[in-house]
This record gives sequence, C-alpha cells and structure tokens, in this order.
Amino acid sequence: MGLLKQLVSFALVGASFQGLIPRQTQEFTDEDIQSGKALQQIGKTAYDNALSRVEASQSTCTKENIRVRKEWRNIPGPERIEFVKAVECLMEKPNVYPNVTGPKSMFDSFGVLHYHLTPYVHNSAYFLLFHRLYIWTYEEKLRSLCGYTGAFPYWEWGLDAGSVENSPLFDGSETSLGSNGAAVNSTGPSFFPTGSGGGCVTAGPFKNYTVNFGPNTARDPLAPNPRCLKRDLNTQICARWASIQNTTETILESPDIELFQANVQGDPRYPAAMKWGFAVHGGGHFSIAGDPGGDFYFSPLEPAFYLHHGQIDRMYFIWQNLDWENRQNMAGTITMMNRPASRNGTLDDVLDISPVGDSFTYRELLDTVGGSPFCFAYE
Ligand SMILES: *[C@@H]1O[C@H](CO)[C@@H](O)[C@H](O)[C@H]1NC(C)=O
Ligand SMILES: *[C@@H]1O[C@H](CO)[C@@H](O)[C@H](O)[C@H]1NC(C)=O
Ligand SMILES: *[C@@H]1O[C@H](CO)[C@@H](O)[C@H](O)[C@H]1NC(C)=O
Ligand SMILES: *[C@@H]1O[C@H](CO)[C@@H](O)[C@H](O)[C@H]1NC(C)=O
Ligand SMILES: *[C@@H]1O[C@H](CO)[C@@H](O)[C@H](O)[C@H]1NC(C)=O
Ligand SMILES: [Cu+2]
Repeated sequence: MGLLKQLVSFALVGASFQGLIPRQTQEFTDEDIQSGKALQQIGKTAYDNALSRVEASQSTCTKENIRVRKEWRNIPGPERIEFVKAVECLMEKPNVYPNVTGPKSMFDSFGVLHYHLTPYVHNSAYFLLFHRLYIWTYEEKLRSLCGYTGAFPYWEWGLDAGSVENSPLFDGSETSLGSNGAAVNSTGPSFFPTGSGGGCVTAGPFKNYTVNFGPNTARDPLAPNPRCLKRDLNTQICARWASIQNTTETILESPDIELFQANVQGDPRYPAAMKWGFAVHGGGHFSIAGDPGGDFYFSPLEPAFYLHHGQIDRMYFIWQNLDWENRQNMAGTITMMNRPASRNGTLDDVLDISPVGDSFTYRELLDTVGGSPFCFAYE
C-alpha cells in the first residue's frame, strides 16, 4: 500500500535526539526564532548577498530582470487570481508525453515527469537541484504558455502553524488555491494525527479540477482514473514539523550540504537528522495531504505542491547564500536512500527533463542568479 512508500519516503518516524546536536544558533534568542524575526533576518542577508553577486557578475541576470519570488499572502489578490487562472490554463494545454492514456494536460505532464524520476530525486544527491529546476520549469510554462507575468509564489508553512484551514492558501476564497477537503471520518491506522478534511475540495479554485491519473499504487499508475481533488489539512503536523522555528533551525544547524538535505528531509540514515522527524519537507506535504497531495509520486498533481516546494527551494536559497563560497556542492548518491546502491552524484551529471523541459548540468542549477538558466531570488 502507498502508506509504506509514503513513510519510507516523505519522512520517517523520528526518534527524539534532542540535546545531541550543538545549537549553532546563539546569535538569535529563542524568541527571535519563534517569532520569525531570525528567519526574516537571515532571509534578508541571503537576498542581499545574492543581489551583490548579481551586481558583481557579468551574467545575463541583472537587478533589472531578476524575478523575486514571494510568499502567497504577500502577493496582491488580483495577482493571485491571475496565478490561479494561469494554472487552470496549464491544465488545458496539451500533454507532451506520448503513449500514456491518463495524462490530459501540460499540468499532468509535470506529474508524469515526477513519477518517472521519484526514485532518483528524493533522499539522493539530486533532491534539491532537481526540484529547483522542476518548479522553475513549471513557472516558465505558466509564463510562456499561459501569459502569467506575476511573482512566483511560495508557501511559508510556519505562518499557518496556528491553523492551516485558515491559511490564505486554503481558505476557499477566490484568492486561495481552494479549500480543505470535506470532513470525513478517517479510516485505517493513523501513525500521526489525522487531518480535518479528507474528502473532496468543497470551495474555491480547483473545486472542479479533475485529477486524471494515479495513484502510485494503481496497477497502471498512468492509466485514466478521473476523480476529485482531496485534501486533509493538518494543523498539528504543520505546527510540529514545519513551524517557523523548524525552518529557521534547519537552516542554521546545517553545516554542510549533506546535513542540510538530510535535515530538510528527516533522512533516517543520519543520526543528526532524526530529531526533525517528518522534517519540513514531509511536514509541509502532510499539512496538505489527501489525494494526490499525500502521494509520494503524484503529489505534483496537487496545485499547492509547487508552493510547498517553493518554500523548500527558498530554504535552500537562504542556506546557500549565507555562505555562498562554501555551499556550491553536492553530496549523496543517485538513488533514493541509496537503494539500490549507486555511485555518488556529481555536479557534472546531466539532468534531462525532456519532454517537459530542457537539459542542464547540475552545476548550472546551483546559482539562482547565475543567469543560465536561472535569474530569481526569494523575498
Ligand atoms: C509509442 O507507441 C508506438 C506504438 O506502440 C511506438 O512505435 C513508439 O515507439 C512509442 N513511443 C515511445 C516514445 O515510447
Ligand atoms: C462520522 O462519525 C460520527 C461519530 O461516529 C458519526 O456520527 C457520523 O455520522 C460519521 N460521519 C460520516 C460522514 O460517516
Ligand atoms: C464548478 O463548476 C460548476 C458547474 O460548471 C460551476 O457552477 C462552479 O462555478 C464551478 N466552481 C468553481 C469554483 O470554479
Ligand atoms: C519544531 O517546531 C515546534 C514548534 O515550534 C517545536 O515544538 C519542535 O520542538 C520543533 N522541532 C525540533 C526538532 O526542534
Ligand atoms: C562518495 O561520497 C562519500 C561521502 O562524501 C565518500 O566518502 C565516498 O568515498 C564517495 N565514494 C566514491 C566512490 O567516490
Ligand atoms: Cu518530489
């Protein structure tokens, strides 16, 4: 059943190793970390550092053409509505994969791509850079195929740790991505607190969106299987694993790329990463949950996926730019949890995401302001 796949992948039940890791956060008080002041400060430092690199470089990325990504609630309402319209437009553009019967649209093609690459781009050397290219390519399609001109959004989960149901992202208003799923009684075992929804989205954008294929446990996951979009918003998971404190400390307590990616994913192979439990990656995913949001392979068929991974990429951007000289590297092998055992990834490896997008070396993906291909920063 998918549950096993989910558990192995999104996150892992965390034992508590509190106290084992020296806190490297002395420059901030607990209050600064809880309130978000610390995150705001390191975010600003990272942004300023990235922009100074832009000024100093000869790249095609300039202060004039750089795109600044914003938190959903900091984007004006009309622009959020434009974003939703662009996503709906992508759901009408043709699928680019041949020989598949389930996928119906360009939006769906992103789901096929993720499905094919899942075993190589999670808990592996490629996790952060693959997802960086993936959501950027999605942004490019929204612009080139659907005329979107606004800011690309991310979702800072921690701002909603008090109530995901009331998040501007999920409140069901026309400036949201639609509501929670209808409340249904949960069935089956629950390893973690159950959410407040579980049924079909009841209001707002994407209420009428049809999920065309999946789940990953189906005999043919790419065969047609039209159904409603379900969500099971989960404030407890958000508060416990994806709080502002968790986000901030994950950035501050990760000395190198190997531990940073382990901490973001709660990778159980690393004792130091165990304390994060589901960690921010799993915490954000399971704050949304449902179908396909809770499906490890097909979660990109949930429109909020891209905002969740926007925040993961923002964390990576901040972490990198706090010590740019030392944070342009890669660690880990090229298979999920190194199963089956594989070689180490290298920055010269090529990531080819055709037919959805283009092909790049991982090295080209390190710098969001490198100009080839990226030119963006996070506000
Ligand atoms: C698609 O299916 C056709 C007919 O079976 C086959 O000739 C073709 O090679 C397939 N294309 C791909 C990309 O798999
Ligand atoms: C959920 O469970 C409650 C209490 O057992 C019951 O009263 C209610 O009818 C159930 N709702 C649904 C939709 O099954
Ligand atoms: C969903 O579709 C119905 C029937 O076409 C329509 O009346 C309704 O406005 C749509 N809802 C949304 C949120 O798009
Ligand atoms: C994550 O944040 C929550 C809420 O601030 C806190 O209770 C929890 O201890 C944090 N987790 C870790 C591993 O620090
Ligand atoms: C792979 O990377 C690890 C850790 O960085 C290193 O210890 C190991 O020697 C590398 N393996 C090979 C075959 O280079
Ligand atoms: Cu993924």
